[in-house]
Amino acid sequence: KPADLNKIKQFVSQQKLPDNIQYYGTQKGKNVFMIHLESFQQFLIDYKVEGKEVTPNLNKFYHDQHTLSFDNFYNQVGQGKTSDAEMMQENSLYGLSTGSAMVKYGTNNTFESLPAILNQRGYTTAAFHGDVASFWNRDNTYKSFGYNYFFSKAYYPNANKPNFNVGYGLKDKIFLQDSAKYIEQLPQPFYAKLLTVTNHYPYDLDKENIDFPATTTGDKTVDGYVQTAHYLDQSFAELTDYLKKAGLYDNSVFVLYGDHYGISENHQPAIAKLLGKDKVTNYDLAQFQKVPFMIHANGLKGGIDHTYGGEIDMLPTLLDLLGVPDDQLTMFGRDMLSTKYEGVVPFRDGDWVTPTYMKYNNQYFNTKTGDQVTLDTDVDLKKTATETQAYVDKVLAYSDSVITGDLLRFDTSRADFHKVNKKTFDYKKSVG
Ligand code: GP9
Ligand code: MN
Repeated sequence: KPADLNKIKQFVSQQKLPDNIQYYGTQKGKNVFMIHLESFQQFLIDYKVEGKEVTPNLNKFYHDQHTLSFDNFYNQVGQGKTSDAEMMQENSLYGLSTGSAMVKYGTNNTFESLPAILNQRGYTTAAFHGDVASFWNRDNTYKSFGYNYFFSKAYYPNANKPNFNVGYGLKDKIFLQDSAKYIEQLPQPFYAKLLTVTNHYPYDLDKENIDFPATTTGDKTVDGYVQTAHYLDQSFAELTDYLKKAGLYDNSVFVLYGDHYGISENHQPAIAKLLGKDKVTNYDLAQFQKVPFMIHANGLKGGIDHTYGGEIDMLPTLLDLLGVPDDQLTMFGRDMLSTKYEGVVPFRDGDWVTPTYMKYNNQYFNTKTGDQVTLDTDVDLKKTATETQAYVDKVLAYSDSVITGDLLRFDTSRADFHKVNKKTFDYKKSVG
C-alpha cells in the first residue's frame, strides 16, 4: 500500500509546473475569503434579461483590473455536487465516480487540505454555511480538513425566525451579514470559506426579495434562476460593502467560484432559449458546464484569462499566489498561472476538454469552433484523444485510489506533512 502512494506521488511530481515569478507569493499572509457561489454558471456573467444585467456587482468584480478572471473554467463535479467541488477546492482531489467522497471518506481519511496548510502558517480557519452541519457530512469532514471553526446553521441567531430561510438554509443576505460579524472577530490572518445556498434548485425566493424579471422560457424550474442569481449578486455586494467599512477588504484575497451547473441537461429547450438558439448541441452543453473562477486582491495584476482549467486546479493556483511551497503535496490539478500550464480538463465521467479538442457525451468537437469532428477523419484529433484519454483515465483512477485507499496516511511521516489533530476541534453547536 505505501508503494501505491509512492507511484502516485511520482506521477504527481512529474506533472508539477514551475510557479509564475510574476505572481508567486504576491498575496502571502493576506486573509483569504473563499466564496462559494451556489449553482452559479459562467453564462450569467454579463448576461442580460430585458436589457438588465442579472449580476451587475459580480460583473463589475469580474472586470475589475485587480481581478484575475478565468472564462474557460469548468466544474468537474460528479454525484457529490457541492461536496465534490469542496473536495477539489480544498485538496485538489477529485470526487468519486459515484456518491460523495466527503460522505464516504470525510470522517476517517487523512487529508492534507488548505485549512491545515494555512493553520500551520499562522492562519485561523473557519467555514460558514447556513444549512445544518451534517449535510454532506461537513461536520466530520471539516475536522479532517483542519478547520478550526465551522459556523453552521445553529450559530445563526436568525436561523429560527420565520421567513429567514428558503430551500436549504438561511437566505444569502442574512447569512453573509451574520457571517461577517463572526469573521471580523477572527484573529488575522484568516481563511474564511462562505458557502451560499439561496441560488439552488428550485430557485425559490420570497416576493419581497425578488427584484428582477424571470426569464420566459416557459420552463418553471429554469425561469427563476436569474432571480436567485440576482439576489446572490446583491448579497455579495452587501458583504463586500460591509468588509470595506470593517477594513477587511484591502488586506484580503477573494476567491470566487461556481460549484456546478444550475440548469441541468434535462432542460435543453429552455437552455436553447436562454442562449438564443433553436436547438442545443453537445458542444453547447459542454460550454454550459463553465463556472466562474475569479481571484481578486488589492494590487493583483488582473484581466480575463482564457486558460482552460477546472476546479481541480484551484488549489495549486491559489498556493502559487500565497507563496506556499507545494512540491510534496498530492494534488491532481495544476497551477493555472504557470507559464508552462497546458489545459486539460477531465470531467468525472471521463469526458474532457483541451484547448484544441473536447469530448462530451461521446462526441468530439473542435474546442474553438464547435465543429463536430470524428476520429476517422481527423488525424490530429486521434492523437489528442488517445493521449488525453489516457491522461484523464489515469488521474481519475489515481485520485480515486488516494481517497478509497486512504493513501495520504502513509505520507504523514514526511517532516513537512500538514498534520491535523481532529480531536482538537469541537464545533459544539453544530451537533444536531
Ligand atoms: C446544502 C448545499 C447544497 O448544504 O451545499 O448541496 P448541493 O445540492 O448543491 O450538492
Ligand atoms: Mn451545490
